[in-house]
Amino acid sequence: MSHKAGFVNIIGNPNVGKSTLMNAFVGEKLSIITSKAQTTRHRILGIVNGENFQVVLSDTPGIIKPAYELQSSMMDFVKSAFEDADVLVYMVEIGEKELKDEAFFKKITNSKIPVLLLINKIDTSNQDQLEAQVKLWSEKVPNALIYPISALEGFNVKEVFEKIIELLPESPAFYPKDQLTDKPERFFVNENIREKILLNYKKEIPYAVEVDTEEFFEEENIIRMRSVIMVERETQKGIIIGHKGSALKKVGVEARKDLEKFFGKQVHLELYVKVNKNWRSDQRQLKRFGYNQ
Ligand code: GDP
Ligand code: K
Ligand code: MG
Repeated sequence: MSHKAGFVNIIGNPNVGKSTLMNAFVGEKLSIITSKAQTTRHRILGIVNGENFQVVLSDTPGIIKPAYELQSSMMDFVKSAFEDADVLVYMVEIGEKELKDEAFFKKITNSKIPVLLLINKIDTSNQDQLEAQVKLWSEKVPNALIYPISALEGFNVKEVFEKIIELLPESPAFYPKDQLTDKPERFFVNENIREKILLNYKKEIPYAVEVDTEEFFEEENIIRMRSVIMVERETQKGIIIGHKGSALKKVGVEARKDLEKFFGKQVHLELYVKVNKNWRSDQRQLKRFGYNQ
């Protein structure tokens, strides 16, 4: 029996629904999702295995113009997405009219690899709007196959996935068939906590935060974890902790619940906050947190 396998990279502007789609394909919450831009900082692989196929998806940060070192590293993840894909998934959302970064746009229209252009969030639109969008994008990106979808509600998600398999080359699997992702368990702990911070704090606080899980011990019935939330300033530390520790406690409870679902096991999570000045602009520290690989 023939076997297909290959790499599929999902790119697009912030907040169009890239991570939601990847999770829908994988059937697990690998990528954190919030309504804020820059929720996804890394390139995350999600692997979908079938008897005669293996699809290696990669979710990337949204395309932005970098303002500091962390963001440059995030864009390196996006750039590399053009280099090693068998299929490129370019996602836009309903109402979107252009990709602001010209260079990226050229790469998509000149792409030698097949491009699927997904118009997402059609659950929020009507038929006229949708038809206008399909027309617009088929003129802008003539080399693309266009699919209107709703990643959130699962509309057309299966059809897109079947198209992806059709486009993949004949190849043996690249990863063991029981593997779901390339990231270690600690990564999902960090990301989960970061998601709760994105959801619980306003303005710039989430962007000044990095999470590092220092301990991860799996016992028979429980996983014990200790994670540090790093901020850049003392004042941010106070905000994260909140009155008598209430804000931090809320983050801890919410993260623990999600992690118990993710790992399918009871979780004990210890959280603390540390000031670590300028981690966002320090190359060496960024490397430690998994950027600049
Ligand atoms: P990313 O930044 O491109 O990875 O986008 P996310 O996957 O984080 O999603 C950004 C926001 O859009 C979240 O609030 C999602 O719940 C929402 N979203 C994603 N897909 C859909 C969709 O198909 N319909 C609607 N209405 N919202 C969606
Ligand atoms: K987002
Ligand atoms: Mg994302």
